[in-house]
Amino acid sequence: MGNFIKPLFALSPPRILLLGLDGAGKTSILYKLQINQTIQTIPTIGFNVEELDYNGTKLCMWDLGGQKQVRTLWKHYFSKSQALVFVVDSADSDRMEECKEELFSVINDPLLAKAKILIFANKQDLDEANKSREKLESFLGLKEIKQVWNLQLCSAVSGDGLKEGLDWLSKNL
Ligand SMILES: Nc1nc2c(ncn2[C@@H]2O[C@H](COP(=O)(O)OP(=O)(O)OP(=O)(O)O)[C@@H](O)[C@H]2O)c(=O)[nH]1
Ligand SMILES: [Mg+2]
Repeated sequence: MGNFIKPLFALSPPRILLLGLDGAGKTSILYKLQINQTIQTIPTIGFNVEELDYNGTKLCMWDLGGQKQVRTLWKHYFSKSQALVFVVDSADSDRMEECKEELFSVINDPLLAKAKILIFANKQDLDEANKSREKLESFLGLKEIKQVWNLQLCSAVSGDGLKEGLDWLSKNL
């Protein structure tokens, strides 16, 4: 790469991947952060990319569809990603095990060995949401994560916890 082009790439904002099972709330979180609105979403086919300006730090967020048949595409986005935001539906206790399996199949990829991992336990506004950090940590096996990680409870509807998650991320990138 020519010396003229290199600095341009060095300045490009960190790439953050938003992954998680279908319906976890990835797209809702992205647009709550971007335009501070709760939007009506449809299942993501393909991806949404948005650049966020967070306290002067630019972050390039890649929100990929989470349906089972498209999860095999996730790996094509691992390289050049500095962080992973893994979104969990805290109210979907039936799929916690599936969620854990998908989380570990992603973070065990060598391309993400140095990525910072933020787990958003979303939908905390719902009564049936699991609100216990200890239980979520244990159900998802978070203590087994080798990378630097953080668990943040949040709601894409109220916006609670989203800024705290991004604060952690921007400090750790
Ligand atoms: N109550 C509540 N509902 C939420 C929250 N976040 C998302 N939802 C709802 O959950 C559903 C799925 O949200 P999406 O943001 O489309 O989920 P996704 O993870 O992008 O799903 P895929 O694109 O299929 O992978 C929608 O009906 C949202 O309104 C939340 O924090 N609280
Ligand atoms: Mg989506």
